[in-house]
Amino acid sequence: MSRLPELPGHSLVYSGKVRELYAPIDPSTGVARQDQLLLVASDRISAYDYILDSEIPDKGKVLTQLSLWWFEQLTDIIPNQVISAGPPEVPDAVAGRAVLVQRLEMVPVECIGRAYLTGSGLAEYRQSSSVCGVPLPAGLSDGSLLPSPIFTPSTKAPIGEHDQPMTFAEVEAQIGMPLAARVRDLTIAILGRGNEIAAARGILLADTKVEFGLDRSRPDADGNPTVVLADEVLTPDSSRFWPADRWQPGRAQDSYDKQFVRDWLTSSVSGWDRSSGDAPPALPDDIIEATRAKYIEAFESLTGRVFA
Ligand code: Q0Z
Repeated sequence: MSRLPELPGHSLVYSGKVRELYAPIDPSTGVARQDQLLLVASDRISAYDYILDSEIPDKGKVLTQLSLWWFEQLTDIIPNQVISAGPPEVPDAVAGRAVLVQRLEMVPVECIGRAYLTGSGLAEYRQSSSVCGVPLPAGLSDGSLLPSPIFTPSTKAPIGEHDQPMTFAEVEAQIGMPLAARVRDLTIAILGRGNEIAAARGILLADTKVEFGLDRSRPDADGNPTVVLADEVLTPDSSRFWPADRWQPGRAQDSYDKQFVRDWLTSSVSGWDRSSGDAPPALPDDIIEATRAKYIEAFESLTGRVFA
């Protein structure tokens, strides 16, 4: 359904696992604009590194609206890419799940902030007692609250390859000290603001990946290009959301949004063997509906708005 990437008046730039990127075509010249992008979120969902055959109705809208709300909560920390989230810039065909943004020169580093230890950060900690060169105290386990949030950047690997952790010194060597320090501090500030807001709503943000872009047409007082918040921010696709009332360090945490999907896929009733290499089966309707309800619940609890 939202699989066909044909969008009148737009040229497809990139089709990702769960989103598409378009360039608007200038009607006066018939040429794709170089200064803008339309980011379109689909209803596709991934689990265990597979894109599932089943879609979650309204997932693209919920995540787009949540990201837009977060951009507003963060404007005192950082300016954002958003030009318009409504008509006529956003076509009716993708209403609610697309945003027209300023095309930026992307900072070529995956900026990850972690408030809790899990995933690849935990694996690295178990090997080295540190993550991305940041030393950590002994005795931490899966899901532990970190003494303070840490910046754990990674390389932007080519599609299909896995990102590699980087030290701060490597980020500095790649993009320079002033920008490296700026994206580190911004990443930590964004995660901090996110957790301040989410904690009051029963959600923990374990970690997050943020993307920054440079606006070279907007030099700051020191002559450096303005750093702008890009892509999506603090959504369940870019961050680990955990239900606070079930947080229990020492075990894998429940996922706020995908727990029903994971539990069903790995239960005997799905008939799927994760280690078989086979693609997972389509989800039953009740799992799809329960998962849709979790995305909407996250949106409504965080924003205090009704999802419409
Ligand atoms: C985002 C992505 C996808 C959505 C490039 N403001 C920007 N300027 C330049 N580039 C980007 C952005 Cl957000 C950009 N992505 C990731 C892929 C759909 C976002 F398929 N890649």
